[in-house]
Amino acid sequence: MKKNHRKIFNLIILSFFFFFCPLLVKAEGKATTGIKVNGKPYLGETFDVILYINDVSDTTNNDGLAAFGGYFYYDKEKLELVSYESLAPFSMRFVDPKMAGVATNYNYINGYQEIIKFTFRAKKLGSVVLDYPDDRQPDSLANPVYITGCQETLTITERPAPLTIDQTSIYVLTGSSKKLTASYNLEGTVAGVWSSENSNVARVDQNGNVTGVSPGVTKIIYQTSNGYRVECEATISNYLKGDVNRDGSVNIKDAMEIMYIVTGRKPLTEDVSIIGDLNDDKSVNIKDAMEIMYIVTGRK
Ligand SMILES: [Ca+2]
Ligand SMILES: [Ca+2]
Repeated sequence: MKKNHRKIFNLIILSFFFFFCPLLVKAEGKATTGIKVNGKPYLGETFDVILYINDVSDTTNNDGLAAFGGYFYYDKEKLELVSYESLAPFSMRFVDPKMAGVATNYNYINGYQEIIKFTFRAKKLGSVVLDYPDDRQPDSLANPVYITGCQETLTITERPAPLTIDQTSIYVLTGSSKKLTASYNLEGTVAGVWSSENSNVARVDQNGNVTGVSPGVTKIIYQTSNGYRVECEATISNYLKGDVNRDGSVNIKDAMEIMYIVTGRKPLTEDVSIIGDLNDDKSVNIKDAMEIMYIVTGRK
């Protein structure tokens, strides 16, 4: 598993080597690491990954962590390393495949500290693992603080359209409503307005609730103040209470449809919850099937 892991992932060795100070050998502490992602891994675009360290404690020299190194793995097939930058208070060298380090000054890490910022470009869709494993810690002589590894799985996706709508066509009964949701996917908040191309067929309120007015087809539009626009085709139709299968008449087939729903063999749709609720008790159940049977047998 581990060997395989190393074959799959490209190897980066980070080395933030502080001057090799004998004092540090005495220190025994612990620290945890983590990975923070700034931006989203959209295909073809860059985003930043920050490796940080936290909870540096119990160093016998009381100064904290003075060196940091190790291996950082990522999938070269999916990510391209565009650049990197040290955020640590000491110098950093990145050498692939060999480790090297240069000491500059006496700085220590205590508590939370961002160590390095990688800028990656996402090359392929799918998940990708970023790994700073436990089993590849810095040289214990140079770095006597025990550092736990960390791992993060990212999913590379296509950048969504600036504005999206959850449904591009809906079917609404006259007098009933369905909700549309438009999502603005760019940075910030932008105002938008819902409108109906033909409010004699369907109306829409500013929460995206579309109400069927009369049978017909129209477009429901959402437009943002910065010019993005999405639309949904709304088909409005009248309905016959009890005509669950929409064949224009109320008969035993509709009662059976209700029984399929009652027994879980068919889902209860929003439309059927209105059409099939013959006794208007806000639920579709066996009583409604019986109502249909009363109609079919001429008792109602
Ligand atoms: Ca029917
Ligand atoms: Ca009912």
